[in-house]
Amino acid sequence: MVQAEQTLPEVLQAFDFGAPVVGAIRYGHGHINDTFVVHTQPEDRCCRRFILQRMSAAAFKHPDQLMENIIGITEYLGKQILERGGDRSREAMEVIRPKNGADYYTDSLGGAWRVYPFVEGTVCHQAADTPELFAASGRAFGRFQQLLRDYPAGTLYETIPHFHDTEDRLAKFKAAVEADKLGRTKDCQPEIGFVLAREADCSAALDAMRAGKLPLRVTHNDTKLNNVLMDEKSGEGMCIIDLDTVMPGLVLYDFGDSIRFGANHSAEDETDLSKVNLDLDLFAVYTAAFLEGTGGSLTNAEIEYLPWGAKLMTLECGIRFLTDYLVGDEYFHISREGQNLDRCRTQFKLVADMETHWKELEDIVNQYRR
Ligand code: ADP
Ligand code: GN1
Ligand code: MG
Repeated sequence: MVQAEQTLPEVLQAFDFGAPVVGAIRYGHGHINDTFVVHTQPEDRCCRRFILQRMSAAAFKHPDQLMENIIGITEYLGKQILERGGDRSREAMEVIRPKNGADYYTDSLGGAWRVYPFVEGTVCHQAADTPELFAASGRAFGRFQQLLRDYPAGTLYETIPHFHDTEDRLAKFKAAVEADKLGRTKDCQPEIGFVLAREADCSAALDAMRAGKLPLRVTHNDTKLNNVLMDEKSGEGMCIIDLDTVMPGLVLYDFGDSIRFGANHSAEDETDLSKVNLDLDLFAVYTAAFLEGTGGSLTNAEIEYLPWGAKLMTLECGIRFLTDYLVGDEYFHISREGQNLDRCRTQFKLVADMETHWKELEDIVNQYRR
């Protein structure tokens, strides 16, 4: 993979930032794209910042389709927010086109780059340090779901085919185990066994969808806490970011991925598994807040399946980390050897916790059924 820094000077020239660029440095904790913050120095005010991203070529095969989705969604959200009297520049992302007028810039080595204004006065959290913070993220993701309720889903490209198709993730995992191209299966026999014992679970949501029980909606599909920017003063969810995977999906995906990442007090790659525990209070807090954000629009069946969302998104993510470990860390950025295996282990610990507390999870969500 070509280092993003290699073409950075060329890319900075390709966009009009409205003032001289004084620097661009790596930014954030995303696992997928190469993200930079660009500092500019306007004459009449202090620094203005932008987010510059090289879209991951491993994840996104069609940056043109990806950007068409994002432009459609950000413009639609912008209108919705203005109609509700909101602040468009802080509550919705906005794409800044390159000087050549295209939706994004392709550098001389084929890398695809985009620019967004930096949403100032916000904080991006890596962990739900307080229940209030987690609740605010739940309201924001629920509201996002609500705002996109009438978005023409048929116009969206599938930016990553089979993204939350857990059956497909399982099949890819089995193929990676079978190939064992780096001889790594010997290091993770318990984890492989953990997945194989849960083969039937991988079909739970898809079966319900195929049976017509769960509707497809426009979903975000990557609702980690660090994909919502919180207002630094009020602490409320201000702007939902990382729109790369907005596609038709099940509501339980958005609920579940937030629980996976936020309803515990450890890092995703924590190596001391005694620190990795599902926090039932945080689960309850998020459930209430997410449903509040959706404005009561979910069906009883969708609510009933929320615990499955938590378990499936966590199991699936663990399967994805493990598969990536087995094939040589091609997809998720790593900063140390074995990081994807460590990430997988935290996910499976959380899945096991969810299974232990399954009845409590069901009781919590059942409070919200009509
Ligand atoms: P990835 O897909 O790699 O996770 P993200 O789009 O989530 O990439 O961006 C990575 C990080 O950059 C975010 O977690 C957030 O900290 C920061 N970020 C992204 N967009 C903005 C923005 N418009 N304003 C401020 N910070 C942003
Ligand atoms: C990735 O892009 P980021 O870092 O917000 C991944 C998610 C995983 C998550 C695990 C496009 O999210 O699906 O759940 O890592 N995004 C993509 O932390 O694959
Ligand atoms: Mg992200």
